[in-house]
Amino acid sequence: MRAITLIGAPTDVGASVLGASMGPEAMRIAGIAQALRARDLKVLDIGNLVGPGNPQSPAHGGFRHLDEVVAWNRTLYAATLDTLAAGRLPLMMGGDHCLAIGSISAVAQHCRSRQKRLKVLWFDAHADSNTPQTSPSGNLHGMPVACLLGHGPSALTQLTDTFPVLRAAQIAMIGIRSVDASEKHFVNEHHIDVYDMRTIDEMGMRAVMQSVLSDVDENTHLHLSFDMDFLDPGVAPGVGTPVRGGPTYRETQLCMEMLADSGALASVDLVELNPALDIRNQTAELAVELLESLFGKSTLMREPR
Ligand code: B3U
Ligand code: MN
Ligand code: MN
Repeated sequence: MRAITLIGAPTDVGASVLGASMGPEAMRIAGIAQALRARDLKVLDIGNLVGPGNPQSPAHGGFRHLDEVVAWNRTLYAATLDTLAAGRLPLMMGGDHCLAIGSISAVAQHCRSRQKRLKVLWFDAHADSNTPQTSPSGNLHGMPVACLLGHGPSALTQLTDTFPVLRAAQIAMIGIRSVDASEKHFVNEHHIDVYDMRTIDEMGMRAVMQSVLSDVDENTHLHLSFDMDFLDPGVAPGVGTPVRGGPTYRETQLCMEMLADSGALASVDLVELNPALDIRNQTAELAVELLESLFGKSTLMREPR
């Protein structure tokens, strides 16, 4: 039986909009642990990590709350690495998306020591590729991809020994539809594999996912970094920075089912759920339903086509 550890990361220090810090509790209320146990997973919820509160201060040197974001990510790095070392799958319950810097730095370190090939799938409305020089907001939840590729403050780009943590070829972005001009430049310059909404519309989600997963083999560790604002806000209103025109409930379920079929999923971030903006916890409940599919729930018992 596969073992999974739920790690609560109640942080919103990387965002302007407050409330993502309540995300882990909302997922618990939506029954995350019970739902995963029903999938025949051994589930351990280790509770919430502890870190600094949100000082709500303005940007300094291009960042807001850098010290707080560093403190959270150091803690996340350690918790993720410990979980992987114990042979368990870490599921980070966010929290804003800045936490992916710590979690993915740990996953990369783990993969290096096991000689696994790491591939990161970034499901998001945003490219999260700003640097302190380009960020319009100074919010670090808009910078994790740049940090992981080595562009950012050293306290965040060097949480682990290897620099940069990721090469651009190791990341694919899906669902992107809100990109700042400077981010567009960054993404193109690094040749990041981006499946934006136009591509999804033109190719269809099934072909997109086939393409995303085409280089996955037995030696691949797939890390899913899933920002709830990937989904259309009509079905997922409980997020801090909603963007119209996102994937539907069905398209997103298909993504999860195809990820489950790949058999390579080995770590997950589920981020940017904002219960303060949600309607009767429906976005948290949707997150739990998506996780059920991600861990193998299917309508009919049949082999993948
Ligand atoms: N690109 C903008 C907006 C943003 C990025 N990620 C989120 N919002 N959630 C920024 O502030 O970097
Ligand atoms: Mn994001
Ligand atoms: Mn986003």
